[in-house]
Amino acid sequence: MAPPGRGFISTLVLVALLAIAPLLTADASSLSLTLHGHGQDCTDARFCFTIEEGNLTNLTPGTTVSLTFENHDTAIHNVYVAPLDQANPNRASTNPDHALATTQDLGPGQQDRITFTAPTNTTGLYFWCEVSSHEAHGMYLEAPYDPETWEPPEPHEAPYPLLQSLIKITLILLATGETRQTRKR
Ligand SMILES: [Cu+2]
Repeated sequence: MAPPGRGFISTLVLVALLAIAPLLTADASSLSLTLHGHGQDCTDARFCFTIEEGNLTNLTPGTTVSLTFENHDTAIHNVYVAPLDQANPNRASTNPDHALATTQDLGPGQQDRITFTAPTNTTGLYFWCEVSSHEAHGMYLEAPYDPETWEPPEPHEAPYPLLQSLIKITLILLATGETRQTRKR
């Protein structure tokens, strides 16, 4: 992972191919949402946002995320964010009721800030444009939590086998001790 620049505006490629989605955390100092094909950046400013403030570096659950998006396009767009597992599997028509935060509808050159807590019960964040069918055309971003700083909780294993062994040993020791005491009398 390349160390991301902090506090500076740069353009991050919006990666939308599922196979390369994990690369998003590699350089997340800014974010572009692009409709122009996954893996491309926002150089022509169409159907994409840039993050003017904030970043997705070291994205971990439970932290406060604050991002300012700017629409560089001539069309209206917005940004919705939801838990990654709430994204529509087809990456189209994700239910806006799942949104943790939303920007206003942003016209050309407009900015808006969203602030939210990264949820703990999911694997990452999902950003999308809720205008028309923009999401279905690729205007979305998957931002999985950085696996280096966070791991999903392991399934709980019942400690019963160990506990039972301990109880057994204790009972045996007690019984042995009692037997000795009985013999002494
Ligand atoms: Cu849009």
